[in-house]
Amino acid sequence: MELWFTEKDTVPGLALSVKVNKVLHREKTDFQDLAIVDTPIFGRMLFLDNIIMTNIKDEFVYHEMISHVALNTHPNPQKVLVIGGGDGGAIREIIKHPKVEKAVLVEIDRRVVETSKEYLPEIACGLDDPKVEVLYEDGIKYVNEHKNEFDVIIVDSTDPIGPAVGLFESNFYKSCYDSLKEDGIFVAQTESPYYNEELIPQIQKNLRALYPITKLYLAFIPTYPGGCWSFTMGCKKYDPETVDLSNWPGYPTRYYNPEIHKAAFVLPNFVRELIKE
Ligand code: AAT
Repeated sequence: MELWFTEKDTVPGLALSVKVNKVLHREKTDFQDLAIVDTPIFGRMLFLDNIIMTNIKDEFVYHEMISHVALNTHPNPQKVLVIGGGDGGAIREIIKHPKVEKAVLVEIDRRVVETSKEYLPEIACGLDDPKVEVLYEDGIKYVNEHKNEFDVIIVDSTDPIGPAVGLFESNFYKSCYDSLKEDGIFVAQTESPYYNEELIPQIQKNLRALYPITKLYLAFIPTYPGGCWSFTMGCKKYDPETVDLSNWPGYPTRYYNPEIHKAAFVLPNFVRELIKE
């Protein structure tokens, strides 16, 4: 008997299926339906509410690109906040950067962290690093209570459904702005430009109202709908496109490098059109 897992209707009318060798863990947490499965193509995969979150094979693309573009745009990213991202992939990347002294992870669902540590150690391996503090609470509440504190804020959130809806709203963006120091950088995963023609321009508009520099960049992630994935950055001072990367410290990465950093901001016309002012 063949077993398949399907992410269905995150884009209405679209399904993404993956063959499963074995379901390793499944539970209903206080927030979502969590599953860890082993697959022939992607290795172990984490699903939340039947939506693909991450997997052993392609996670490096997303986690490197959500972290290193902002970290290498800021000249001194000492204190970094991650909202969501309980699998630990962004944290693993952040602590590679030699200037990072402290990384705070604020994840709403403790079980995502615990099961990732158990089943996805390749991804979760940075979570016990002494530079890392893991807190279990709503990221919205956390940024409301922390002002003028972070150099970089990374929003590694689920799609705008359930507990993550508020992470795509303008009040939250304003709280993040206030949580950043005067030269801080904000970056969020902002879905697929093929399928989110309303959400992406709305996010741009909300961030443009706050930051002098707002930019969208792309990376290629086979397990997210459309494969072409966007990230949106808001910068108070530093421009990620013109930053001098010749002194990049050059820690090990599999996707990110200074050329990719610059190239990720080169957008196809249909994406330019989506975010034009
Ligand atoms: N690193 C890639 C994995 C994720 S998971 C996103 C995490 O955000 C989940 O663990 C979820 O519990 C957490 N989360 C959701 N809402 C909140 C909130 N309000 N505060 C804190 N954490 C939250 C991203 C996958 C992207 C999928 C794209 N299709």
